[in-house]
Amino acid sequence: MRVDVVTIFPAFFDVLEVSLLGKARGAGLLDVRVHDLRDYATDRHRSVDDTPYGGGAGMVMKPEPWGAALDAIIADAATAPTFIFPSPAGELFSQRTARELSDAEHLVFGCGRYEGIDERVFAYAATLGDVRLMSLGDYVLNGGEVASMAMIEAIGRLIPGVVGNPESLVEESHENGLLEYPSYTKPASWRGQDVPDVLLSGHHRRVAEWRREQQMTRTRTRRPDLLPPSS
Ligand code: 6GU
Repeated sequence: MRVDVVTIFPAFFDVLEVSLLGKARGAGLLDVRVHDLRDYATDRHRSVDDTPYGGGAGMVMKPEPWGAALDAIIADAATAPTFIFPSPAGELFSQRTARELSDAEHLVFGCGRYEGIDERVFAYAATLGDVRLMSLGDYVLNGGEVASMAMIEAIGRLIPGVVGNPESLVEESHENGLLEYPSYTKPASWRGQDVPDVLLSGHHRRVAEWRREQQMTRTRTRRPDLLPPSS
């Protein structure tokens, strides 16, 4: 998968060199290219923002640098990419979205700062590929960088070969619409707390039933919104 990122803070993405996704890059499974939006500014101050038409607080990102950056990315792209603009005003990003996007050939993350990006940039991007405004949840971050990192990690780890054991992708929170069951390892007794007997029993069916119950109870108490209204 090719991933381009457009940002005024390229240093945020240095962390992609390390850990799981760093290995995926090394193995050629993930080709991430980070672009500094200021390289596409046209004035000598390399400005990327201006005051909003209609007034109001804050600054808006100017369309021209965005247009030039997207054109440069498209110029050597093999297929029409999917553009993802992180925004608290976007649709909710979920495990389903991550799965959907994990078989894309080419994703482009456009990281906005200030009060946002001139709206015409989204319409222009839509002439080049699919466009999705994506939110991580109902809270506000300063810009799209941290949100893009979260999405790149959630999507990247679903690319075959990136996570060593594919079974570890199946049993985790949100993959079956429920929260994950609790996990234990040795020792069987630690600081007065014992591992539940059923897990030591070697009885596979009972273990599976217990884990399912734990998933249901946890989901009901912590995230009732994930369950159908009937249950
Ligand atoms: Cl995707 N961007 C920003 N700036 N804030 C957010 C967000 C995204 N998701 C939640 N809050």
